[in-house]
Amino acid sequence: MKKEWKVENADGSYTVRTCGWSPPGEHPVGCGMKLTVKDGQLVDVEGDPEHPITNGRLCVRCLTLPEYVHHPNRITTPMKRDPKDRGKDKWTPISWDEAWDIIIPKINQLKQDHGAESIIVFGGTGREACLYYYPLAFASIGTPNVSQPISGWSCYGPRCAITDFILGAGYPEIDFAGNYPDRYDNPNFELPQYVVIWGKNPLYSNPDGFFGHSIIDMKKRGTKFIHIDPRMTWLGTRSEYVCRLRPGTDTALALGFLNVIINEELYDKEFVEKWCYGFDELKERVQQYPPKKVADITWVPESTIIEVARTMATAKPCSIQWGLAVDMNPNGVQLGHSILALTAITGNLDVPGGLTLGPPSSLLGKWRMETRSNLSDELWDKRLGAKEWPAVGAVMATTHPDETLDTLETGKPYKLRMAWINSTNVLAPSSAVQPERWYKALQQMELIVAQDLFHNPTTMALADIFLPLPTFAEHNGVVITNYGRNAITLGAMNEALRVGDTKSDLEVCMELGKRLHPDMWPFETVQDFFTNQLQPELGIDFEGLSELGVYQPPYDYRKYEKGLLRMDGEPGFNTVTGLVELSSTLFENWGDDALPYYKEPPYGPVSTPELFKEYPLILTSGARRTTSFHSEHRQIETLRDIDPDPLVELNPETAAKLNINHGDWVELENMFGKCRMKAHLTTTIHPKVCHAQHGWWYPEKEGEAPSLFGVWDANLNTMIPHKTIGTLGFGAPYKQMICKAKRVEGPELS
Ligand SMILES: Nc1nc2c(c(=O)[nH]1)N[C@H]1C(S)=C(S)[C@@H](COP(=O)(O)OP(=O)(O)OC[C@H]3O[C@@H](n4cnc5c(=O)[nH]c(N)nc54)[C@H](O)[C@@H]3O)O[C@H]1N2
Ligand SMILES: Nc1nc2c(c(=O)[nH]1)N[C@H]1C(S)=C(S)[C@@H](COP(=O)(O)OP(=O)(O)OC[C@H]3O[C@@H](n4cnc5c(=O)[nH]c(N)nc54)[C@H](O)[C@@H]3O)O[C@H]1N2
Ligand SMILES: [Mo]
Repeated sequence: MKKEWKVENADGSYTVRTCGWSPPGEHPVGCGMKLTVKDGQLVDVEGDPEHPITNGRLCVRCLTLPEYVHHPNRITTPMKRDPKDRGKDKWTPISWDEAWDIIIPKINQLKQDHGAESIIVFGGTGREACLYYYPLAFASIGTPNVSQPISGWSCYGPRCAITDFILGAGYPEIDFAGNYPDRYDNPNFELPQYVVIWGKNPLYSNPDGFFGHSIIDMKKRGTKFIHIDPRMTWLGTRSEYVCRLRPGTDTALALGFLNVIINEELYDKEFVEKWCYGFDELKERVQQYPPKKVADITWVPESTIIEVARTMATAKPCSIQWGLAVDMNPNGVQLGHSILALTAITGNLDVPGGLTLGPPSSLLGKWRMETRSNLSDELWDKRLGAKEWPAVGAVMATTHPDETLDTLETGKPYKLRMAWINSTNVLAPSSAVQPERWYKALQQMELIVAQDLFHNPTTMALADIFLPLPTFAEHNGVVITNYGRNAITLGAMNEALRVGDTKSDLEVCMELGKRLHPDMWPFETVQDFFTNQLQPELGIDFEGLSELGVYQPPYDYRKYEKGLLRMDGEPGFNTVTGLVELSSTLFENWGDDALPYYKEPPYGPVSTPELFKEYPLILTSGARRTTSFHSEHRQIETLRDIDPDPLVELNPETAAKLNINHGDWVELENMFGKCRMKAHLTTTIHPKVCHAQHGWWYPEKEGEAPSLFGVWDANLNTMIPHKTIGTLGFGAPYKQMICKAKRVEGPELS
């Protein structure tokens, strides 16, 4: 049905219907909203009740968008600074042409003198930029080096990689009827009897294309929940079963569930027989994980382990929603493997109400892959860390993050000379661990370009050229859930207004690309670019998508029966054996066990008992809040009023022993670093565990170095080690460190 996407109002204002992505940050749900503009000002944001997924519901970050768009600190014109003034607030406004006149000759000179690989593009998470920083590197600049500087590639990448290895499919998302215009009433959909929420907090994080409140929709219709999390959350209190486990011990728990399901013969024998490889080996392996032993490791009672396992196997359908706790764990590949095995052997893979599987390739993602054709094989082979970490190299089109820091520090195997920071705040406690090392290493770059909307610790410390971005209210785009790896919806992002002289990520790619590699950029406008991709698959152009608002691609269940998962069109899975690999045919070649196994977290009561005496609290971190997207939004007043300070959650019993009161400033410290946060006392956290927030800096503090907006004061990631990662190169201990806590006077470290 055609709908007007822009309507004029009687008072001279107009209203634009759009789907949000970024900036400001959001994972690609594409929340539907109506933006009203009057006299060049965004004056109102309302949820769009006609959006098939969000139905008018919005979070506080969208509702405060006018404050963000018109914030006095926003930078709306390109700026330059002499590299010798890095860290000082000495910026000069320039035009875009002047910016290109500095950037382009430098790129050409570096390519000629040192090869394109001497240039590196850094990109962050989840935002629209994720679609475009790969082409920025490959097809606009011409370098093979793109890096998300997160130790162990610990976000989403591991889950996608494991799925690729074990199932040969795109991202597995729980079925929440997102593909159907009539949603839960569609006759093809079946309401899950149970959903397991494993190391994820979707009501706050709405990650990757899953609208968290679908959980509430399904609960209202009767779905029950199993919650696996060291913290008791709102959702936990409304779940049938809760496994409040020791952080980082998840793989033992998963193997314990498998032990019960296999030994009690509760699995789907027909599915295992027909579609799984390595069941006997897995059966033998899980004998090492009887529930009693698993209870000792994980702190989850033996009886709960048995009951939950039986429920997972007998509830039909039952799906598992896995989250960041899988990625942020050096034992996470084995955890992901076990979770997929649980889903497979209980017959819940790609069935209505189970775990949906993305087809092997899809829209926008396909184009993104094609941009790699701009690079010769010889250049592609120079991608940093791809040889040292072949599993990462095989599935991620990036450098290995930890290897990248080593290269920056040592100049081996070659020296990096120019950095382009696209959507990451490296120094804030976001992507990087050991941020002081990144800070020092990046100083050596001859040129640093950064694209952002506000100054942040990283741009103030390091950038020489600042390229300003428009918010999602200010540019055209397409929101694609799961970045195309399992596209549940495609939403139109329609430009409602433009503040200042900004360019979107795609516009920057196109402008730079047309100057450096014009053959890769044959599109006249952003609309042309999207039409070029939408037309062949959807039969509509960009304007058509704007009129439609949201496109919901049709969904096929049981694709493995129909030959829809493999390139050769044969039934089965797109793996070496054509089956779900309960025992992996790949892992041994990369130096890892073919079967899942439990490994203790690198620091803790078992691995490092001596250190644990000194640092007796288990530290997990980074559970999302709705008021920020990582380090973003800290200067938005309404949001900061809700969450004014960085918090560490401590159990009152533990706090009492440490003489810490609710609201006291606390110093957290371990063998790698320290930071300060405010104590939030709550019984929802286990007495032996504390949870600290990430992404904190203080826009109101001094911006110039050494303060850099107070970035070192609450910098949790100084406490997380570099390169303490899994055997295949995935997973770092962001959510399972150790520390001690003491009461202090204020937030400043020095
Ligand atoms: N201790 C701990 N640390 C963590 C985590 C944790 O749980 N615990 N979580 C980690 C995870 S999962 C991730 S993904 C990382 C995230 O880390 P980062 O990706 O580095 O996230 P941000 O710090 O928000 O930095 C993103 C920057 O991009 C800018 N930006 C916003 N939208 C856009 C856009 O559309 N285009 C461009 N070019 N720029 C944009 C923002 O203004 C901001 O300055 O943090 C990780 N850090
Ligand atoms: N508002 C907002 N939304 C966001 C983001 C944001 O910064 N702000 N970031 C986005 C990004 S990049 C990502 S990757 C997603 C992540 O989204 P999620 O996957 O939901 O990740 P988190 O919120 O970090 O943590 C989820 C839960 O894991 C629990 N947990 C901690 N340690 C462990 C453990 O060892 N085992 C288990 N089982 N659970 C554990 C935490 O207590 C928390 O409740 O969110 C995205 N959405
Ligand atoms: Mo992330």
